[in-house]
Amino acid sequence: MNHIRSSSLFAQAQRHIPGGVNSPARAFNAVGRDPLFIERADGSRLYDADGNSYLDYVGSWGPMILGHRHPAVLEALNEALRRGTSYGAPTSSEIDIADLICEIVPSIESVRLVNSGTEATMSAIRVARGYTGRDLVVKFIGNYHGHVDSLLVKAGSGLATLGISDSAGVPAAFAATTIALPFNSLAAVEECFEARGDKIACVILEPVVGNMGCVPPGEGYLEGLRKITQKHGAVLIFDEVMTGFRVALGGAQQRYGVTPDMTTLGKIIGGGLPVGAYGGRKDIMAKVSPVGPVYQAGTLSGNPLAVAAGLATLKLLKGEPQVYENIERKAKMLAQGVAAAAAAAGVTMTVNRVASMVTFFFNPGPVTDWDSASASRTDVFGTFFRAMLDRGIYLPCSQYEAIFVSASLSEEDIEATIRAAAESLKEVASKS
Ligand code: HOZ
Repeated sequence: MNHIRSSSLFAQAQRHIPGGVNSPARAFNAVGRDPLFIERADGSRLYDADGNSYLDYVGSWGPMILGHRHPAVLEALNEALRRGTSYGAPTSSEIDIADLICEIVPSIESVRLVNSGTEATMSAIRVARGYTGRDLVVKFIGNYHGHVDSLLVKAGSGLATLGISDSAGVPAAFAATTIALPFNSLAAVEECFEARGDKIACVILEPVVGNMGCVPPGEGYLEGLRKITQKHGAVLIFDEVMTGFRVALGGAQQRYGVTPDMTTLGKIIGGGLPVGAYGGRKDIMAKVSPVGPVYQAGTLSGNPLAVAAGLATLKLLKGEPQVYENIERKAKMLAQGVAAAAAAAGVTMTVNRVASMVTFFFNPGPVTDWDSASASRTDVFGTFFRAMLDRGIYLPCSQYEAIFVSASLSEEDIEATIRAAAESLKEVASKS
């Protein structure tokens, strides 16, 4: 498999684009290869500029739950395109998607559309601060909430991949408003609230972390956070940009039965186009401008094309709930198959899976927080990633990202992936 054209495009891209990419997580920095330049995608497959095809386990980092170019999404997009691309004025489709979101996620009584997950979390913490009149934000080490200044403290995803604990360019005064605690430790949260509870505006977390690889919440953890925040009058924000409409139709809050005050959404909600959203309790959302004093705005918010793709995706997911059973079954098959292949090859591996999110860690585990996630052998991960890529399997290019299984992957695709993993893990064993 050659990547001559991708490498040449990467060299060209570096002339005018920082690092040749428009988002660091896709740069392949941690896996010793040049990033692939993708020409097109269809169903479960990506096609690169050299004409190679890959089974896609990234799914645009989550949005493509139905696979690429789903006919219902394309039809909705074509229909919207015929009417125009942006009006900067309200449309009836925005009412339809808001109604549907509130129906699917009952904790969201009022919702505002934005253009990305980053905008959603940035706005949500502003609203939480406006609502409580407090400044401090509690987040968790290894959780990533987009590139919001005050949330780029001990964050996962690209920062973890590049080994940047705190981003340059964030004023110390902003970072000082963030308290970063270990994930899955209720004791740490209790202690923090005992000391500074009356100053904490909100607790924001990925209820199932995807950005240090997939890390599930421990038994009772989400319930514990709910109790502590309630006791101290802080807003509990579930960042469901990854998990929303993914780990269940109603997201992690439905899967675990814990109700947050606010929720942030992204990825699947746009059906592959740029959409984010934040919402929650009506009394909290009543603080948002133009009704309330917390300002937040956007020229392209509620863009008709993006809303059309998102609405088509959500309608399909709601109308066909068997999609969730289907992708979970395939993800389970993948997780079990690869774990067995690792054992057969004598490679130490811990497999974390929640619904259709999966991560292979190269350490004995259990992987429950940043300390245990970052104990994975990232050099071994790199060897595995490259061996899989050479066999036509496109995995996330970092240990600190999750695999997303889409509905377009067939059982034959999963079986082929397990066979590729068995060969790749033998290669890993022979090199380590
Ligand atoms: N934030 C995304 C993964 N956690 C990656 C975005 C990208 O580089 O495309």
